[in-house]
Amino acid sequence: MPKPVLYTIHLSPPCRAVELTARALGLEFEHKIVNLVAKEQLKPEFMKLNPKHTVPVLDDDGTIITESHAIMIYLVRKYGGDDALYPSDLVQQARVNEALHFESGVLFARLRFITELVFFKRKPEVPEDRIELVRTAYRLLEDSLTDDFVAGPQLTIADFSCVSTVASALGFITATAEEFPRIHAWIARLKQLPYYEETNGVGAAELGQLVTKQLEANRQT
Ligand SMILES: N[C@@H](CCC(=O)N[C@@H](CS)C(=O)NCC(=O)O)C(=O)O
Repeated sequence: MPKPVLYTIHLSPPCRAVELTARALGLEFEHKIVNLVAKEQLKPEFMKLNPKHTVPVLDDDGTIITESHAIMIYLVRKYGGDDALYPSDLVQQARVNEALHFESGVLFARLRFITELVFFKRKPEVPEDRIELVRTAYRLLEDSLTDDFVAGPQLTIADFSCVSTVASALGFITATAEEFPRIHAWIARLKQLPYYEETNGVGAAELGQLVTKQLEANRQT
């Protein structure tokens, strides 16, 4: 059986969420890097795989799956030795789904409304109200973090999803530990995973730096 192929780029939070899931499962991918700055996602061969032209995309022996949340669930169900990362129990699974939808609809959406302005529209400034929306999202997450992890006392794919975006946003929209103690404690918990830094920490920090650098470049033009 060939390795599953992941179309990916390490700067992308949803790609890193899928990579964290794979590391937790001990699963290896064949990587196909999609350079978004060079607009490789708009090439006809990629558009054929994913007409929404986003990464990540999984090709598992000809089965194509788009959307990081769907990919993570698929990987756990197909390759997980158990259901710990995506519980079969109805209520526990609903908690994970809640957090996955929160990531998709609130956390990532608000981050993307900023990165799109910076990288694709080349705006010199990010309007304050967009930054404020990210801070509000931090607050919503802070208030929901009543357990060690986002969907309860156990680590799940919802943590991988949320931390991929939050760690990226924190690179350029800061939030102190005094203001958001639960978020900081949760990230510290995730940093204890032996594969966290390599799989998420590095790319998240790089994205933060790149946003700042791109804003400076946008101001020069
Ligand atoms: N909800 C999607 C979001 C994917 C997404 O927006 N990916 C961005 C990179 S972070 C992308 O591929 N952007 C390129 C484009 O929209 O053309 C997921 O979770 O997979």
